[in-house]
Amino acid sequence: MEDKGIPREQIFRMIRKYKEKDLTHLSGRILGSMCTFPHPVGVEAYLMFLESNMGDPGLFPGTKAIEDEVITILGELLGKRDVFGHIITGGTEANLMAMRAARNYRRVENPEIIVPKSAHFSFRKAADILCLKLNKADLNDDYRVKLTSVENLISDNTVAMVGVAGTTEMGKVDPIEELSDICLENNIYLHVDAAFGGYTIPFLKEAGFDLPKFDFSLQGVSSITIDPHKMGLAPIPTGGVLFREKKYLESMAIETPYLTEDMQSTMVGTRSGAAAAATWALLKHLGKDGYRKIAVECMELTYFLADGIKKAGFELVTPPQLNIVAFRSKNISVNEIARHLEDKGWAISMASYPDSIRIIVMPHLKREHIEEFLADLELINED
Ligand code: 0PR
Repeated sequence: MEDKGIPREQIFRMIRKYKEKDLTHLSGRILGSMCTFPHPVGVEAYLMFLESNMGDPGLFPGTKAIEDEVITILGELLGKRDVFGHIITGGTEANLMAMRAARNYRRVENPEIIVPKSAHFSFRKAADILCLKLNKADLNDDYRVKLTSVENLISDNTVAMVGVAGTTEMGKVDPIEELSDICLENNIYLHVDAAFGGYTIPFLKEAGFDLPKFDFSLQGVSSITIDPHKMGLAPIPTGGVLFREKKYLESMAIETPYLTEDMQSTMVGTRSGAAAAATWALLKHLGKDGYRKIAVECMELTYFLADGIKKAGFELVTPPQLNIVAFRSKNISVNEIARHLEDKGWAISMASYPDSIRIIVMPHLKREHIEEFLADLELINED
């Protein structure tokens, strides 16, 4: 650290050098991220609430009202108006909170959870932190969880089951309705990880897409993760967790002796109110029409990409259900395809089950980016 402070202009000259090394979403080169360029209205609201701390909400009753309203709106979007929850840092924290609620509520000696093999690695973190045994259920050929496998894993120690609405690698929606029935029958807590799909499935259904039920309209669903910083276009870090009943939040409430609230259920203490403000502003500004348009455009581009991938001589792992496409080749290894694409400046990511290249068609991707990508992909097969 320097003794003397550096003038403002010089600071920004210096820091810009680092910024220039970063990729940008708007370049259209980032194909493997679930984040996107934040919407300007969300950014403006975020900046307005930079000082507000939801860890001590009595100091910021206005922001607290915003958070409450956001939870109600998201609940309504997901089939139940009167839900309880918080705006937090992202899907990892949301999944961790849900598993903690389920574990604390059930209080068994050796708690276990059942997650699909496709579940995000945040459940491994949750299992580690919360000392839960992690049981992984197999998938069907369509990469959705296999119900018989789930049922075989149920034991007296099962405190929670997880279904994913928009899997990280393949963008698939698990059969949540069937999981809900299984959970009701066995009195098991069901958490739905809709970190990715939460902001698209409801709008796509309205637009006529054939997608299954996945939300609180199913009686067995106890909690849902929905991330505004993914398809919600909010600035990072903004996640959401919703609970059907208050008792789940209460099951992990800790007394806070000197704060303006008596009890706290979130993992973190000091917590951004700006994230809630940005989410609120975007829900109001874009409305259902705006989010539906974004979701439908991403799906149209997804189909265009999937079609182009096939025309370029590659094979899709599975037909896309949401805006994620995974593909591979009969003749070229996935690593080799990845190397070619990276050489051409594409930031792609790889799926692990099965090995494939996965592209997430986020709102920052436009038709010209996909056309350019497909042109480069065609060249790989010609080489
Ligand atoms: N649940 C699901 C279904 C997810 O896909 C993710 C993240 C999470 C939970 C965890 O969310 P947070 O990362 O907000 O805690 N899925 C992406 C992934 O891990 C996130 C991502 C984002 C990856 C940007 C790459 C990237 O550049 O693959």
